[in-house]
Amino acid sequence: LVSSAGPITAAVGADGTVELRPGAGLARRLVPLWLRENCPCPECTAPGGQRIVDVTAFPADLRPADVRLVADALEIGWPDGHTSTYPMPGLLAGPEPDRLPRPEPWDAGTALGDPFDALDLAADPAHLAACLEAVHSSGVALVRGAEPAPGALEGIVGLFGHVRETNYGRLFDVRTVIGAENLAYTGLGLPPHTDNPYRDPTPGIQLLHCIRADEGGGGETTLVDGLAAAERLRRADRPAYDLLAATEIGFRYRGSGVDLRARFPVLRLGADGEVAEVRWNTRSCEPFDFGPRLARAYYGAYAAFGRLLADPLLARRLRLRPGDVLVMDNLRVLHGRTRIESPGERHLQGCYADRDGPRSRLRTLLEADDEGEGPAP
Ligand code: OGA
Ligand code: NM2
Ligand code: ZN
Ligand code: ZN
Repeated sequence: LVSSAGPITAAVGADGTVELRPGAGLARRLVPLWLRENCPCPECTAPGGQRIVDVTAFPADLRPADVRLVADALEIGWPDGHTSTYPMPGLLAGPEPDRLPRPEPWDAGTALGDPFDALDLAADPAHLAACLEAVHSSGVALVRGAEPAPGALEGIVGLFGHVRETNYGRLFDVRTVIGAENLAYTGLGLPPHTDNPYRDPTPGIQLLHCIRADEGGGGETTLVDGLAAAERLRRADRPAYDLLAATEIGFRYRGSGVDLRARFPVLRLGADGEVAEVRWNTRSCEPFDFGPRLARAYYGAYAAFGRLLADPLLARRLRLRPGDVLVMDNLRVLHGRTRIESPGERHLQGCYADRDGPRSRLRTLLEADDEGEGPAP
């Protein structure tokens, strides 16, 4: 024991590790390099929190020269004369957890939240936060009351992110055209899919804005939670799930002036072992390049997942009306449409964005709410 202040004590081990013990609760052990790297003084950390020191410049066997607990801080003197002061009890608290809600898988039977209102999203930070919470926890939010006019989508996506411009444009028009270069621009029905899996990075967010949808024109929307489907596959057929997670397949799209190719597994797991990204697009994958043994197993796993995605028990169906905007996590929720019938006009505008935008916006909204003030302009 080298030092104590109030109920907190600090002890230094032979390798310089500092062990902090609160009066009650868990001890925290901090190695010297961690302490040196995270010195909060103005020489080491800029006011915004960005780090100025580079830990790789310190010797691996760095040890504090002197450790003491003062009234409300841990103080460390380093061999080079630098002093670090860490406010307590913050140092005991450990890493700041991310405040985003947990993803909640859903299926056809899950109650839908109310749609969000486009005008309220712009005017009321709490409404925007609720919408972004829905995008994060369920991977989809329906917004009503946008102007049913080309370009209005810019005002919605701008509330939480930046348009990812692609070869399809900043905004793209989904309507039936003669000589379509993409099946999306024909009247064909589209089974639930991920957009642009042939792009690296694949857009994490997609918005679809209904500008016109005449009665009887078909084109009903189907949404399927890829996370819920993956979870079912994991429980029903673990080897199939593992194979889809372990095997990269190629995705490709060739159109005017582009030849886009990317390789990803259908299920991409994060370091925590949970599904982080789902890519499903049977129209845009390349011929599988496996030998016969893997091919047989892979087709089995692929079809098992495909059957789950086609199960009506997992699908949510809705009819987009003019002024509706769907905000979707493109790497989680698959979207599709029934075939488009003529006569009758149907016109959607869409755009892509990235997952980081809505997540960042939601964190700032939650923080501003904590501080009891509106978000920064
Ligand atoms: C697409 C698409 C849905 C629709 O264009 O990729 O999924 O409702 N469109 O037309
Ligand atoms: N569009 C609508 O990813 C895809 O190829 C689906 C995308 C053409 C931008 C269609
Ligand atoms: Zn410092
Ligand atoms: Zn699509």
